[in-house]
Amino acid sequence: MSVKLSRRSFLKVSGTATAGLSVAAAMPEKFLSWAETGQEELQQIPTFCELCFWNCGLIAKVQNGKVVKVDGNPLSERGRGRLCGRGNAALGSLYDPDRLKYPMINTGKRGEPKWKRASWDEALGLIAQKLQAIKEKCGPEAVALFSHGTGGAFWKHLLKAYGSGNYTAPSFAQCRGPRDVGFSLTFGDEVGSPEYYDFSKSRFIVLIGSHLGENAHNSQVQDFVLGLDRGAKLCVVDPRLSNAAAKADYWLPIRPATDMALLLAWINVIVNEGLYDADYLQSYATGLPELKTAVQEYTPEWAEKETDIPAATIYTVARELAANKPNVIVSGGRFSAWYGDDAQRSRAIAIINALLGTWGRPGGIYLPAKGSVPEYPGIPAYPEHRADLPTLDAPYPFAFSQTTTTIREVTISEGCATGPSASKQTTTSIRQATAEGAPHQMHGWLVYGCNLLKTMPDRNETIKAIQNLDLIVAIDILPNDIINWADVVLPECTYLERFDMLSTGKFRDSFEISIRQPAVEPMWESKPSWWITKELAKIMGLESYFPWKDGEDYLRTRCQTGNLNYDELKKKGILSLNDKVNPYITETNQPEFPTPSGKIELYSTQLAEKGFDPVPKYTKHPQPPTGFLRLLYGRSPLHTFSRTTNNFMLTDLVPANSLMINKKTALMLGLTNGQEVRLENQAGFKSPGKVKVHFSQRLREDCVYMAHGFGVHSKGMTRADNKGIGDEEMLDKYTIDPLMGGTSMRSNFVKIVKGI
Ligand SMILES: Nc1nc2c(c(=O)[nH]1)N[C@H]1C(S)=C(S)[C@@H](COP(=O)(O)OP(=O)(O)OC[C@H]3O[C@@H](n4cnc5c(=O)[nH]c(N)nc54)[C@H](O)[C@@H]3O)O[C@H]1N2
Ligand SMILES: Nc1nc2c(c(=O)[nH]1)N[C@H]1C(S)=C(S)[C@@H](COP(=O)(O)OP(=O)(O)OC[C@H]3O[C@@H](n4cnc5c(=O)[nH]c(N)nc54)[C@H](O)[C@@H]3O)O[C@H]1N2
Ligand code: SF4
Ligand SMILES: [Mo]
Repeated sequence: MSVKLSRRSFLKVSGTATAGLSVAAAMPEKFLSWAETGQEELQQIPTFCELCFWNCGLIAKVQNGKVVKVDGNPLSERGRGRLCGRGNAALGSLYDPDRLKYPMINTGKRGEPKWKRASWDEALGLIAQKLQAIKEKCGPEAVALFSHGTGGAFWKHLLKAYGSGNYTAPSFAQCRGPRDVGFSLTFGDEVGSPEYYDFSKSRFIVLIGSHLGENAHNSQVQDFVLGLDRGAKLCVVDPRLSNAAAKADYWLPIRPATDMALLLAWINVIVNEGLYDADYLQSYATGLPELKTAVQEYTPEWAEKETDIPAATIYTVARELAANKPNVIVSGGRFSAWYGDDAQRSRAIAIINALLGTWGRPGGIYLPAKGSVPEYPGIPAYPEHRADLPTLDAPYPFAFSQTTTTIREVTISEGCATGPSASKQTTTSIRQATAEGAPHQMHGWLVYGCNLLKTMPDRNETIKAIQNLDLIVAIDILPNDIINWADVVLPECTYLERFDMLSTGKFRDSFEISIRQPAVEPMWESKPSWWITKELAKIMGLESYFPWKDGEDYLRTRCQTGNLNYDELKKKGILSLNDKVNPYITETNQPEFPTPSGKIELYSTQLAEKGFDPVPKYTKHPQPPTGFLRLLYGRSPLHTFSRTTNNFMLTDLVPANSLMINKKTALMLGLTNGQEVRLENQAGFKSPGKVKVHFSQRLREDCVYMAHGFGVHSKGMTRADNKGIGDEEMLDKYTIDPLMGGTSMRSNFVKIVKGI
């Protein structure tokens, strides 16, 4: 199966971020008219968005103490004066009546909470007392932090000051970790966030399982659209005709889980036909002969059988791609935790980029601007960690941080790592260590901005771990699923009400610093993280680590230390520095590849030394058993996971997810379009929620598709509770990437259950 599509104007077509922009651009009109009739002069406060992690600069329009509208900040490279549909719905987040309003202590059971409203003193006092008790019993390393979002940096600082280095995030092992590790093993560096993809100058773009446009990272979508508008060719590899695929020159509806076969076949064609950039490889890469030998078995004819993509198409795309080198991108996407061999799949993508010489070339992967902001001066050194403790990430030698599932696993294990036996485990796996009876157990979790029940695989394991804890604290803005499992809930104020950590971005033409500052006072008793962590530190005797007077003093001092004009930053929202910009390789601008060889490693000695495949190999992954369909999922352009599924401006537009199904399959199953169904997974688990079936020609017959983030189960989320189904609810089995601990999140097989 393969389809060649004609080009249509991308800009005119709906369903992408541009659609989000137009929908949302109409939305705030009513707020504007309030503004026009208001008494007070409109104030304009520059800050940045937190409705996803792109952190676009925005200007909050404030009148009579209320935010009445938000607009994109034209100075922000992340948005260039625009906000996506979600960003425009800021008021739906700020003025959500369901928000967490006061600190709360659970006097009932975990999972069946009975909430007692608490003062900040009481809530923080209780947390400090429990953290102290854990430290005395098992050492500070028995406390872990899960965090996602800008304010998490203050929590990480607190955790390190307390004495633990065990911080983690689903955005590593359940998101972009495999991509970052795969690229780092090859180039010695990541593609960054925001990614260094130079889409606007590309001549050929390949997207593999990445649906830009529905994935609405603002300026990235703008660059992508610009590139296409300037004539870039597009190939989209996706079992579903995503909105990007609908504009592609080549849509390759691949059999899910076989992408590695396609990538290896492309490498095979490029090396066998000598289509690579020979001078570039000569200067910067090692391992071409070994690569060539290793991929001989992976011919396009072989790959056709695995992938369902005709060998002829595989040849054509490889040749056309190579003809446009080096101004091409084979995108590593972002969400890459798919099938458990994802760091290797990402390495195969990195290798193709290397062969075509894209790193450091226009329209490829640019060399990012350099820059940094110094840390706050005079902070004491963090306490030393005990040398005799087992290294939690030892089983995954290429992990950049602890992984969520490792932390969970050691939380479930019994006992503390004390005494001489603990030192034996430095190189053994956590499971082995547990079996030997001297694990390094976790007793406390701090959960900042992570909805772990929906974002880690295997909800039951997460619950088992939570039940084993002495303390679990959730720092959130909404009563999301995770709140119901917390002992203490701390209400953070929203991004429009707080000073926060600086956000920095390394772009092609600038190093950018963005400030978050309050547009309005925090509502109810919610507080910013800089305040919560400082107060907690005071009670715990760690105040020397938090010498700043307040959030603004923290930011001002860091800027002053780096000779950056804080007043200008505050006024404009953005400082854009372009003194260290040099995006492309020239004779005088040579790239550095911080791998062990100092070169791009087509053959990885690091991997070979640790017993892994030095060149990626193909592994067959399970396909749906008879009677089951593969559940594909992705992003709704108008939602960010479960962060926005309660936002009243967005639920008006997209209240729940639906189940896209191929019409032929649907008719065979006797379904009618729009019918409500449940899903059942291989373990016989039936979804508590329902979805409407949506007939479509836009995906393979062996798959169904829905957007992630729905299927929230929390009564306090009045608009999101029990709306739709969460893909994570349907995940039965998953495997772990042996290189870096990423989990396979795309192994969901489901049956459709009618009649309920
Ligand atoms: N099955 C499955 N699993 C996935 C994914 C998937 O598609 N399917 N996606 C993966 C990906 S790509 C990622 S990045 C991760 C994300 O995983 P997480 O990091 O766990 O998820 P988020 O949705 O970012 O976090 C949501 C929580 O942050 C809270 N929140 C929102 N704003 C704020 C704020 O300003 N302050 C505080 N303190 N809290 C706030 C929300 O109310 C919510 O409880 O999940 C991964 N896991
Ligand atoms: N609107 C919006 N934008 C977002 C986010 C959001 O929540 N909402 N989240 C942001 C975050 S944190 C991330 S990580 C990114 C994620 O965005 P992307 O990196 O673009 O990844 P996904 O959303 O996982 O991509 C889903 C696509 O992969 C396809 N797919 C599924 N299985 C396979 C397969 O086996 N092979 C291939 N080739 N394709 C497959 C699906 O059909 C779907 O079209 O989006 C970011 N942007
Ligand atoms: S891409 Fe949209 S949601 Fe994300 S930060 Fe930008 S405006 Fe906000
Ligand atoms: Mo992500």
